Amino acid sequence: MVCPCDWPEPVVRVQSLSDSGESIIPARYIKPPSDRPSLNSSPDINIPLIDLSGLTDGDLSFREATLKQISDACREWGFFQVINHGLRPELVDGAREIWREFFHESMDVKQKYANSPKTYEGYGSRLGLQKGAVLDWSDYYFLHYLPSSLKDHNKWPENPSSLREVVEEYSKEIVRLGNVLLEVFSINLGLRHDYLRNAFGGEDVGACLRVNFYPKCPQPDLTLGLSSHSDPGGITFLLPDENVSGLQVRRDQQWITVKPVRHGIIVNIGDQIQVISNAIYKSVEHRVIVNPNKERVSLAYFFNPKSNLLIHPAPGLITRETPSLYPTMTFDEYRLFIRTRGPQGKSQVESLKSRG
Ligand SMILES: O=C(O)CCC(=O)C(=O)O
Repeated sequence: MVCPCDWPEPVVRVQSLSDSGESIIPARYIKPPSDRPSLNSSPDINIPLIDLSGLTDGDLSFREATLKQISDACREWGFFQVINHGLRPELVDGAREIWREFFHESMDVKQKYANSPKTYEGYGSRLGLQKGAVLDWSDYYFLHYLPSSLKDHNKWPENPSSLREVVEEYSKEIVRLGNVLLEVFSINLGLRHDYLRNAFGGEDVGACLRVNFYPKCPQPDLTLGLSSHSDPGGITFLLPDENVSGLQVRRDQQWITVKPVRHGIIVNIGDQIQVISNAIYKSVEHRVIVNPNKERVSLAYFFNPKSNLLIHPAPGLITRETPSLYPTMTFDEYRLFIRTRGPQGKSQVESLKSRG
């Protein structure tokens, strides 16, 4: 068994590969043909776009219509994009652009925060420990925000100097939005309005941020910025780079390229919500393609249940016709289950069903 305190091979920064100007990417970034992106086959449809002002506006029929839109999106897509979510436009732009600045610091500055697989916190370039694995074309920065006992204060970049202040304000707003959506999902599922909030641990929820940096890639048809996966946690809030698309969502047998809207935030259902909803809501596979001419920055905020709480399908959703599909386990145990199996290139939560 590999010691999880270090990477199995020397870490190479994808940004350095991109900056080298080579026109050919190294073999270890080349995906097998079945996983390579088909760059121009995405149909002209987008994930649902939902105006969240319907939740606060005071007009009852607007609220009902908004709840319905969210319910349909969670059942049919597992993904939607929200606007009028309550985060100031300057905060949304500021959070993304300050991280872009960080990635444009010199390599010496960034290396001070190099991460290890023990906590993943800091500056990284690979996920997973499998020696010889085919790697993704991206670097990232990973930070724990909640619970605050997990926060490694030494991992906050010192520069840009306002980064921490901006990111803490952004984080607070994401946690607020997470709690709003937990209530909406509970109501839409016919559960008590605070069911999911309690199931997630109330004040003790987990929240962590992965900032993804996808450098320009000379051969985008051969690789991926992030391989296909579903998110293991509760809800993900993704702030995309609004000028560069890249996120693709699996729908039936096709990959839909998401077209980001200005100041919008993309929401997706994670595996834990699929479990609690007993598969009424879907945790859907997604991946990222890269671009030959443009870099891309995205902020993925993972809003998760407290790690040692038992997670299981809500008893109110279990009937004779819809028996429980999943076994009870904590989020910690689930993460271990995933890490032991390694990335499977597909939704991992489906493989729990047989144990339900
Ligand atoms: O960069 C993106 O658009 C998606 C990122 C993502 O799926 C992730 O960080 O898990």
